[in-house]
Order: sequence, then C-alpha cells, then structure tokens
Amino acid sequence: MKFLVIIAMTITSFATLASHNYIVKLKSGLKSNHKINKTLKSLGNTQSLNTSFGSFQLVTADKALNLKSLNKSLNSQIEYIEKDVTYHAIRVANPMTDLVDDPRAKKQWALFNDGKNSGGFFFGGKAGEDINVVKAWDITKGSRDIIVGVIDTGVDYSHEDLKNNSWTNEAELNGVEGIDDDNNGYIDDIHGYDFVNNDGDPMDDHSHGTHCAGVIGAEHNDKGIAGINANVRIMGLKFLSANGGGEGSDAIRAIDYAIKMGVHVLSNSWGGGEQSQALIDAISAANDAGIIFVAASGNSSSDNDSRPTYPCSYDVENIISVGSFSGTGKKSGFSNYGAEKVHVFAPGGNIISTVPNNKYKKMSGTSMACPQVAGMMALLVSQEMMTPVQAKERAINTSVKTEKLQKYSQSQGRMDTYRLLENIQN
Ligand SMILES: [Ca+2]
Ligand SMILES: [Ca+2]
Ligand SMILES: [Ca+2]
Ligand SMILES: [Ca+2]
Repeated sequence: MKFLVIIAMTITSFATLASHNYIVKLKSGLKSNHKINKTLKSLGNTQSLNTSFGSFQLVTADKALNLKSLNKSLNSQIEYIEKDVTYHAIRVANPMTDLVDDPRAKKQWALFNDGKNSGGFFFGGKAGEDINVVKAWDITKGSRDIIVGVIDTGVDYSHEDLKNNSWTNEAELNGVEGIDDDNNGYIDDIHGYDFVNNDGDPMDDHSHGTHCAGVIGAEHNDKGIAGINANVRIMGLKFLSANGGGEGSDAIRAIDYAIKMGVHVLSNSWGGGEQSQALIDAISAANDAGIIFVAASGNSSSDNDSRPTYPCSYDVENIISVGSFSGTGKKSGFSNYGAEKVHVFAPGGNIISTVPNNKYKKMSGTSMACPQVAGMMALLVSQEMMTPVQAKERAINTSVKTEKLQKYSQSQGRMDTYRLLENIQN
C-alpha cells in the first residue's frame, strides 16, 4: 500500500504542471529513441523518465490529444500513451480538524479519538472512544445564554482561548471600583468571585480551574483548543487556593453566589472524605434553583459505593458523579467508580486544555472528566429546558454501554454527546 501512495504522489507532482499531461511508454528494443522523441516533441514539451520497468516520456501539450489515434499511429514505437492521472493522498478523515481551525484540536482525543491522538508514550488508543461531540455540533455549539460556574482555583478569564466566553457582570464592568454596583453583596465581581482571598477577582493562581474551563468552553478560533461549547459563558468561582486546597464554607459561599447570579451548570473537580450538612444544604438549594451539579468521582481508584467521597456521593438529586476513562476506552487506573454512586464516565486521561498565561497543558484526573460532562450538560440545556434530574437521567440513559466500563457506573458505559442531544436511549 505504501508503495502505491508514494508512486501516486510522484506522478501527481508532474500532473500539476499543466492541464494536458500524458505518459508515453516507449517500446523496449528500439534501435534509437530519436525518431519517436522528435515526434513527441511535436506534440508538446517532453521530459524523460527512465525507470527499472521501462523508458517513459512525459508530454505536456497545449491542447487535448487524441489518444486513440496516437496509440494506433505510433504503435511500432510506443507501448501506449495515456493521460497522466491525478491522485489524492489517502488519509483518515478527521471530521473535527476539518471543522475547526484550532491548531491543537487534533490532540483532543476526548472530542475525536482517531486511535493515535489518545495514547501515552507506550500505549495507543482506540478510535471512537470519545464523547462523539463533532456530530453533535451539527445540532448546537452552545449558547451564550448558558452560564457554567467553575468552582475551583479560579479561571484565567484573560486567556486568548477563554476571554470571549467568560461571564461578565456588566454592572461591575461599567461600574465604580470599590463599589458593589449591582448590589449583589460582592464588590467588583466582574468575572466571578474569589472566596479564598475575598476579592472580586477570581484570577487563577494555580492552573487547575483554567484547565477545566477550557474543556467546557475554549473558543473556536484559530488558537489553542476547541471547547465542547463554542458559545457559553464561564464564571470563575475561586474557593481553592494557590496550593489547591479550600474550605467547605467557601464552597458554600460559591454555590450561594452561583444561585444568586443565575448559573445553569456547576463544574466541581474537587472533593474530600468528610460529610458536611452545610454543603448538602447548599447543593440542595442549587437543585431547587435548577442548577445541574457535576462532580468528579475522585482519583483514589476506589469504589464510591462502599467508600463514599464528597460532594460527588451525596444523595442530592442534581449531582452527577463522573468517572474517567482513557483513550483505550478503559477506566482510568486512578478513577473512582461505583455501580450506584457514580453516574457516568467521560474522558479524563491525557487531556489537553488551557492553563494561565495563554498556555496549554495535558492533565489527567477525574478533574478533567468532570468538566467534559459539565460542557455536555451546557450543550443540552442550551437546546432543551429540563430539570437537573431529567438532565442526569438523560446523561445516564443515552450513554453508550461498553463492556470495558459496564460495572463502573449507573450508565454502564461512556457519555455520548450526540445521543444525549438526540435522546437516543438504549
Ligand atoms: Ca457586585
Ligand atoms: Ca464595582
Ligand atoms: Ca483574587
Ligand atoms: Ca481555540
């Protein structure tokens, strides 16, 4: 096969010279090529091509030649004259990179797994083990009416791939510094709020939150990567500090802020071992407000059914607990699971996304799988009004069941964006 492709490409390079190109194979055993070469020169420009399988002349004519009559009249000197056919490189089409101009999109196996873009150094991936979003983009690429809150280390809202999809509080943007212009109880909260340092600037001083934000809604431009949503508004809700830790009371304040400011989906790539009634109360209030609460299942390779972790394992109906699978379609080694307590699986290994200062980086974890689901939920609710419970059931029931993931979550498989939007159930 390789031989055929190389030959085809060599011939193509000649074919591009002019519109009427021909290949002539000379008869072997002629005393001299002089006579026939002279004849061919009268037809157009010629170029010799000597190969181990014969002598050829390439003819470039000003007008189309009558091949039937030439094959007949030159029969004693040539094997044949034929058109120089134009060939095209045989490649595996990547519908994703045909669709978007973002230069790093080809590395986003989560969105389109071609079997080569998902592997680590030693192991390849498996084509098709992805969230099938490219097909879903025919239906919607999201809406700026939808607000996704990222409760994390903050978001670099000035990033080249995020700035136009960042949520902006217009009253504060056009307001007075030091004054709570929209009277929401928070001063200068232009792109969200920083509950760690108690200021209006949720700028990311870590990188984790910005990475999650890119998965959800990196712009479809000619930079970086492509988010699951081309259009969305991302709110930075910083409660994890520069070292990645945070207080439950700050998470509660972040959820309260999200309810107040009309968020639709919350992405929560954080967790810990202890129960908190106050956190349950906050998530329940978010449920009452119609907010879908997506949460990472944890990275301790353990069973959340027997060893729950929080907030993902709380019994509040708007929580969607997310496990991680790798480019092979298998559960990521680190990912927690739970036939009951984990709801869905999404890609979380070797995920490329945005990090502060216009940079991009690969990271792994259920932290990376969680925003995939938050992004898919944003696409869903941009299309169809529904309660958080309905959205969660849709996510579970439209997942593609796979043998590899069968025992790890309620969905028994991986999420599929197209099936989610079209409500294609098992
Ligand atoms: Ca304010
Ligand atoms: Ca202000
Ligand atoms: Ca700050
Ligand atoms: Ca981009």
